[in-house]
Amino acid sequence: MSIKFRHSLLVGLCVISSSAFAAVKEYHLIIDEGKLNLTGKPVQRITVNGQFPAPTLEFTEGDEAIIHVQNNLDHQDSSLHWHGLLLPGLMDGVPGFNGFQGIKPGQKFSYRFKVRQNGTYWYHAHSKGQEQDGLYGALLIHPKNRNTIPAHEKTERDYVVMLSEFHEQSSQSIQNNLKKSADYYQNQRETVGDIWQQIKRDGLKATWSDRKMWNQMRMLKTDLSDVSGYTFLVNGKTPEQNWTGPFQSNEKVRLRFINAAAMSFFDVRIPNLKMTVVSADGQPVKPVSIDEFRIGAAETYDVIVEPTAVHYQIQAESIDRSGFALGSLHDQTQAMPHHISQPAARPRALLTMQDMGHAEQHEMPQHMPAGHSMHSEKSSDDEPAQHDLHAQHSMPEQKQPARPVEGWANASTPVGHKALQYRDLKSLFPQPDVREPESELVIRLGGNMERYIWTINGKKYSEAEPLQVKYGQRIRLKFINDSMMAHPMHLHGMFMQLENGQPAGDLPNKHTIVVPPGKTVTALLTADELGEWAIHCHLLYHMSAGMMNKLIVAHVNDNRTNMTAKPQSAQSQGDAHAHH
Ligand SMILES: [Cu+2]
Repeated sequence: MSIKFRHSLLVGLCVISSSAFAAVKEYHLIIDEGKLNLTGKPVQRITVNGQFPAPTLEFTEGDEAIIHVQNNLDHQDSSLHWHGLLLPGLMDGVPGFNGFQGIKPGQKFSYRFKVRQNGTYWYHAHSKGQEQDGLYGALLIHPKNRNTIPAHEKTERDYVVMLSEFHEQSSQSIQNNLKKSADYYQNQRETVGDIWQQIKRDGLKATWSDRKMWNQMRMLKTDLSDVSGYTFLVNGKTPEQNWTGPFQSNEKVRLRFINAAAMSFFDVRIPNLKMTVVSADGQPVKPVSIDEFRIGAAETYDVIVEPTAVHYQIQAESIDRSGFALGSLHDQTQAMPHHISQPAARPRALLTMQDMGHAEQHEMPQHMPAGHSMHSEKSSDDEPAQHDLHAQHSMPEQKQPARPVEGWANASTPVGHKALQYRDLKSLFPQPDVREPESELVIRLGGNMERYIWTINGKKYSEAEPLQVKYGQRIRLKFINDSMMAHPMHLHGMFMQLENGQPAGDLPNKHTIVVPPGKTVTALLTADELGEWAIHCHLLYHMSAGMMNKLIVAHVNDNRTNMTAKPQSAQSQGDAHAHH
């Protein structure tokens, strides 16, 4: 990789500490263009302080964060959004929200906010396709008092493992291509052989009705992703560049996985190494020991590992099986292996009637396997544990590795291995608000593939009325996915409590919730942050094609709405709602 850059200013950093005042932590970020060569073909991409990806920002809970952002792009407005952070609306960095107008070329904007949480987060552009073009980085917040770190989370090493993608085409050309044809990048169409296999297995009649239905829906059965041609990256490095985290034997290592990809979900594993999940979306959870997990765009998971062998490979396989983001953990006292092994791809999944939301209907074809759902639905108690299902289905795959498997959630997890499920997540600390919701907000996810439009409640963002919630209200967000793609739904400014079958006090906080194809997922929300908050699919081209809305949290008196999340009083607002 070679990055040439016009500016080589390093991250400016200034820390003033005193017992009476919070520490001020200040960063200077310059957004610019630079040459990037990851695949042998140099391209112009976005850099921050000359770096791709953008530098990791670190804060301590309680800090006053001041981040000066200079936009040196030639003709484009820019912006930075601090993903998962609780902060005043204006500082959230979404153009068109809370009076924020983006950062014009040649201009500067200074973000200021009190850091009210800790954990693994990230930041990225919220302007056009700039996130895909390189404008993203990790954002870590350390606990105020390191003595409060639970014993099981104490580690000798601490690494960010940021997954992302590189495309030789710019975000603008990708978007244009999708507009021309939603299946522009579909190079994993089923083959005649796949259909023949299905006929042999299910009989001609079942195959015919299955396919007829799919044709009527005008969707491709292998729609696991709508953009292909990506090279997947770990911390900005290609598989060949092999990002490596050194360790010494008997050390505990924290890995902060961040899915900063614009369009990709990954199945993540480190063969021969158990992972203990300790945090989801930056928020601590009760430890869960697993072999692998699926991570949606914009989600984060912190895991702790205890490597004892010399070398391990971190494998993050895209769910369309088009490739891997690869990295390594390596005992620093031993020589590195000379070549990087390329893992075999797992079978790709074919969507089923279940993924289309037809599971409840009794005319479901006989051959459809029951109960495929990696991520939680409303009631999870009535179905067997997912990894058992995986186990059943992965048996024949070992003989015929090329044969596709059925069901979006089917990760082909090997027999006896445990894949993380949403229902496994329990908040480490009791939820402060366990009220029943007063009302329900339905968020229907849909799309029109002929025009590549993605919608919420039937409307694209430019046509939608904002959603309104009364300040202080407890509501249920009901995400109903009427489409055949999974959508990682992200709410700005507040954490949602994912209803995953756990008791109210144990529900995990999430800023991004994966809603699988054809499924309904619900979350509770205490609307305790005034302002205009973006709620959108975090697949970049779904968001830009309309799958976004504004959720307004306002005081409501006598039918009059008062949503004064005054940008000027940003600080006092932040303080006023810090405790709940
Ligand atoms: Cu989406």
